[in-house]
Amino acid sequence: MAHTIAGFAADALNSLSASQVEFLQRLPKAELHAHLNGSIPLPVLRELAYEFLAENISNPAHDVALPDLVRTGVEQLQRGVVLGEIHQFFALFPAIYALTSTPDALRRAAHAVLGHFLSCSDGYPQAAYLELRTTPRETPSMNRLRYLEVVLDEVEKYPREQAALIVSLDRRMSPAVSMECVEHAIYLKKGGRRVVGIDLCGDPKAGNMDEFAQQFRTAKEAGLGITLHIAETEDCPAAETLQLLSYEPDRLGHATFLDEAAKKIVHTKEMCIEICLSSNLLCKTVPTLDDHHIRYYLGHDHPIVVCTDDILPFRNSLLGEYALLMAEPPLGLGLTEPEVEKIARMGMGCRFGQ
Ligand code: 6MZ
Repeated sequence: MAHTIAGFAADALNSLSASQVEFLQRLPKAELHAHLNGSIPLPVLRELAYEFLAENISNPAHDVALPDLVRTGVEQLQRGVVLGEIHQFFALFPAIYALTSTPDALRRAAHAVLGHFLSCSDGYPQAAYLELRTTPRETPSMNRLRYLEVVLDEVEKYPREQAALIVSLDRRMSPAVSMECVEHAIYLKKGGRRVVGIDLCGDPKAGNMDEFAQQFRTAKEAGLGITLHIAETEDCPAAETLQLLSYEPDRLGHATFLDEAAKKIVHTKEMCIEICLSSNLLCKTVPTLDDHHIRYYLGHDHPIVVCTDDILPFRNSLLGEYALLMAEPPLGLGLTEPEVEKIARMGMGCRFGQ
């Protein structure tokens, strides 16, 4: 079936009856896998781009290539991103990053993302609880600690039961930078700030995973939850997957291509799988919903949580992801209300910040 970029989740949602949609809206859902810079609502991104271009075009001292990069990137996001394969996905971020490089722009982006998930539309919030994740960046006007403080200031405007922050390490980071990020996370947590975990993300082809062992050990010892993007693409080496599992994560992002040895560890340790249906379909790591590994985990009664990943490029929503569980095949998995309710409950049970 051909889908537009917004297709999978929107088609599933449109196929449900009003009472089914209300059932999903009422369900307390946890969003545990949402990347800040991938979740900025499009109108806010457009506003940031407009201001950025006005400022940079009139300022010849600034990098001349950046306005073009931003214009092209934002146009692409507006038109709707169509990916041939997942590695093209990561090329979207330099343009977005240019727009969230000052404390004020970052604050506005974080405010909008939190508002999208947590404030009520049609009487219900998208999520009852959000663990937002982001990769601290050093820019000309912020160091990495300041980056985290700006985001935390917005997260902490919501009650503890509603919002918390996960600090992401990008696979491309040098050991010194990733350790610096972990140290900031620990420092902030010790100071009572709402950092609950550490994530590993970024292009699955990048980086050397040997270099992250000490970082995750240190984070774990400090009581932070650990979640790792793992085996997201078919070419992720099995040895790397086993190595990442040896860091004893609590949760796993995607976990699409686990072999039997990896699955055994994941089951024994009951590691929660963060499932991002639209993301996997649109990045083409999974050909159809029917082939999706969610079926395997549901069949094994293994803990999962259903999440959006990046609503900006994927044009999905948490409600839409839940609609994919409930819509009749081939639009969805055709699960019953009690089955979907059980999944939502499992997701709430996988929070770091409990
Ligand atoms: C791996 C992903 C991702 O951290 O700058 N990111 N990493 N797999 C994915 N699946 C599609 N989606 C997003 O948010 C953007 C960053 O999140 C990671 C990428 O490293 C991206 O640069 P933050 O807020």
